[in-house]
Amino acid sequence: MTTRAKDTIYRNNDPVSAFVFDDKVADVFTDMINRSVPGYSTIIAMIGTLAERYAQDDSLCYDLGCSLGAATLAMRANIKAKGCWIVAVDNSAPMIDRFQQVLNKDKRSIPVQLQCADISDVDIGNASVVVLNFTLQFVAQQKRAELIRRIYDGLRPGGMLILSEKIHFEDAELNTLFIDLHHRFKEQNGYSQTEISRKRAAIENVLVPETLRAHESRIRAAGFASFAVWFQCFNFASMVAVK
Ligand code: GEK
Repeated sequence: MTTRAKDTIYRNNDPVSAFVFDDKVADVFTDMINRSVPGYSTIIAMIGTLAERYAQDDSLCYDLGCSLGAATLAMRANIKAKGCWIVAVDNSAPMIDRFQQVLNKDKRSIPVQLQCADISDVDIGNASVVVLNFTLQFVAQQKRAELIRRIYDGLRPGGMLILSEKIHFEDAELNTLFIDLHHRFKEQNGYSQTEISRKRAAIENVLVPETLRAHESRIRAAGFASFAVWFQCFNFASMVAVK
């Protein structure tokens, strides 16, 4: 299992620089994401359940922006289809290195291929499940439509895209409400107001959220026949789309 060192990155008073997935973040990532993303553990568990249902025999399941591999491990534990491989990709070497160490100890049999690469450059083909769990939000906005189109093209008929994202609301009142509720959630999980505002400054322009409407129209434009939001808590949502 992944270690769970405590995230204290924004406790100091150093000048805030743009957020990067470096060694310091990778060391505390499990704690950071669990205390920062409402519903994260539920979403990970459901990715396992959805993969159990949608993984097809002799196909590939992709975890794009895998970090320490939580979604990959959930899929690996649940997929029953025969002859499946999981391809897990991240462009942060510190994440891939740590995930490799976790994998070395994971005894399950589904093969996992780890790639340290930009997901915009990865070939996607013969796929039955593609997971983008809080990753698309870090991809340059002008590259998002092409990536979703390539995922659609690489999926087999009946294959599923699972897309989880931080979201933005057109309604200013609700947008402010959900940002405030998210910050309250982080406070309840032990982050101070200073830590919350320093992280917010670091992540601005690095994580660019969009509306659910923007996600749905991009997904439908790529050709997906079915789309739904299956989970939402405040300004965090998880969507499914089936080819
Ligand atoms: C989880 N899915 O635990 N190419 C490859 N990787 C990227 C790119 C890119 N262009 N941009 C960002 N990343 C995980 C959590 S975290 C979400 C995903 C978060 C990677 C980045 O290095 C990081 O590991 C991950 O996407 C985003 O289910 O930190 O909020």
